[in-house]
Amino acid sequence: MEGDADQAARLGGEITAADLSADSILSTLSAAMEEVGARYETGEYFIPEMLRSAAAVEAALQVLDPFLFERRADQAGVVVIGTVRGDVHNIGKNIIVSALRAGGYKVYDLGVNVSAAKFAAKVGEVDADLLLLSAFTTSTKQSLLDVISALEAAGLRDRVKVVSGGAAHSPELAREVGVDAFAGDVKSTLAVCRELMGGS
Ligand code: B12
Repeated sequence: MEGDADQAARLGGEITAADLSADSILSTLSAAMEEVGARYETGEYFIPEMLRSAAAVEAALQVLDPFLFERRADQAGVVVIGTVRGDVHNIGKNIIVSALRAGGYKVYDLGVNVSAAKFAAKVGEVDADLLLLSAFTTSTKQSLLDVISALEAAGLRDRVKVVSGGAAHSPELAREVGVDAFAGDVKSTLAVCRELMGGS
């Protein structure tokens, strides 16, 4: 919660020297950013503070990513992830990407404002086991439905498990749009993915 991107990168370097689990490092980063988001919503922070915090999270992730990746087990599965069309939120998604890479997944991150056709094409191209859809605004319901339709049209719906998550998203919305599972944070995302991959 304190400092800037340079300090975050330095701290990332120090953390790599400590014997902490990837889950706990990423959950801590995530909790700090969620607190920033909450303060922004109550008017205590403004856009500059929030964007500076997002830059700090990015800087920390850049330092931590290779270190977390080194700890990976054998490949856990192939994941395609992105924020759905009409939505540009990516801070939480980027944390999830790092957590999945640290968990041994091969991750294809398509970025933000991704069309249904692009999701379906990538799933087919890389033969993904899991498709993770990030959706932050409730107005993205149609985009989620479009992705499911595009998978069906491409004959891929039975070959890939779909998980959704993100602020303002809920298990109810996930059920309504027909994804296989919802996850609300780093820990539950890893648990849900493991379960869908047939692990315990
Ligand atoms: C930061 C922020 C922004 C930034 C985004 C910067 C960026 N690069 O991402 C900016 C200022 C650009 C922005 C813009 C807008 N925003 Co905004 N934003 C937020 C805010 C304050 C914080 C989000 C955040 O980063 N949190 C920190 C991260 C770490 O937490 P997280 O996102 O929840 O992620 C965790 C979990 O959700 C989960 N997760 C995340 N992604 C995924 C994906 C998968 C697949 C899974 C399984 C799990 C998962 O794991 C993460 C780690 O624990 C939230 C409010 C809030 N408190 O959440 C509003 C919020 C999401 N925004 C909102 C809105 C409305 C908008 C705008 C439409 C505002 C406007 N009127 O212009 C625009 C949208 C533009 C667009 N087309 O997308 C609303 C959505 C409400 C709704 N019901 O639709 C919210 C909830 C604020 C509110 N209460 O009104 N926003």
